[in-house]
Amino acid sequence: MTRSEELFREAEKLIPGGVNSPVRAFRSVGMTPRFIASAEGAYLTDADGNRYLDYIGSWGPMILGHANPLVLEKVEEACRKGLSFGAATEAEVDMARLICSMVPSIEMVRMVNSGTEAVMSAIRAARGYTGRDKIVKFEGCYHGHSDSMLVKAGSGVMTAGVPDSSGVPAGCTQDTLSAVYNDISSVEKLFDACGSEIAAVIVEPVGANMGVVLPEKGFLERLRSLCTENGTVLIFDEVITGFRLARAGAQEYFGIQADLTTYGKIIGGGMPVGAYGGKREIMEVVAPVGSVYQAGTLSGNPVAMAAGLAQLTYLNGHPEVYDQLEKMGERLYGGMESMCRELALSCQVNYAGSLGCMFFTRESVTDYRSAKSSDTEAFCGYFRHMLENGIYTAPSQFEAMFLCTAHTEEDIRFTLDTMHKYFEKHG
Ligand code: HOZ
Repeated sequence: MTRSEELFREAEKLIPGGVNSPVRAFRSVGMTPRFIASAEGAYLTDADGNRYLDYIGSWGPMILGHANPLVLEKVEEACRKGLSFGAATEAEVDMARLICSMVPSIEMVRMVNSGTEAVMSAIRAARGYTGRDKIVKFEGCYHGHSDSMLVKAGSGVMTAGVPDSSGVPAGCTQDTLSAVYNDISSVEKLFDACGSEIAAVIVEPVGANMGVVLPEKGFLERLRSLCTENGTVLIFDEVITGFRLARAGAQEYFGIQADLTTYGKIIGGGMPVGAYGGKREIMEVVAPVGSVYQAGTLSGNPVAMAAGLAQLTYLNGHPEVYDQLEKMGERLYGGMESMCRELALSCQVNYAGSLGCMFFTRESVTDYRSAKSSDTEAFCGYFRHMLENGIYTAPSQFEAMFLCTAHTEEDIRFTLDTMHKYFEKHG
């Protein structure tokens, strides 16, 4: 038995499903999770000493690679000064200033501890600001695990095939309306029916929790105009796309500004952080200025701020990183597309910059329904082959691949060769 298997056996007795987040469990691929002991650059090492080329990057934030020396140095420095004060610090002001300077739509920002918390708080702020209750979300978009967002959610909810979570009282989701990604008429119908009651529309500007699904031309633009016309707050959930697709995230990539934006782990360079921010007049409804309550002892934690500031400061000062990621995305995902054509595979490759994914379906994937048409059994065989050959991708058809600046040309070539070998036999 491997050390990972031993650890998993022990973990299953002590932790539900042996993991602290369902998508780590490898259940949907019928395997045992690898327990990770360390990581550096683009590589992970497991408890048995196996090395893997990593395409998860802690689900996004390790955009400069694991254990980046710039980040580690600042974290070590911050640790020596104390781990948590539960009081205001200079680093929080620096972080707020940096985010506001990088993202034009953000005039004020509040730090929290995760993307889930950021979304939960942004929705409360939108409701407080508008005095309305209803929220529109899209099928297959995942906005964390707060009660009102667990309606036709993506990510682990979709992987497990669970339409909605139990334990969520009906009352918590009665004001959550769901629409179809890329189908603007499904949103217009909701606005026609009750536009004056809709506090916010929340969307992943690139769907990255039902696999990767790109917004079709005009979709985000029309959402923007519908929200403006109806006095509704447009929330971009940029937990995955923020500071990754471009310096100002998807808003810069697609040229559309949100009213509020939510971020998660990327703000912390790998530490547990989230944030929400946007227009001053909306953010000023948040306590202690306004009447929308939201709080947290560890919010703006000095060690997390140090890690996040180190990474974001680097990204801010090195715009060439985004060209590099874009080119690498073109090589990897473009290479996957060519392979699909060459071998006539029943697969689709969707990508934007450093984010991408391959769907095991003949249909082009534009929404939750078409993503669900994927052959998840076929995905399992592919996943197993990649892992056994030292390439660590998300153990689910419905997650993204993430490139980081530590991936090399050689890594990408090796990845494409490894895929090619599999599909030559199993295509
Ligand atoms: N859901 C996120 C990825 N799509 C984070 C991973 C997790 O849930 O643990």
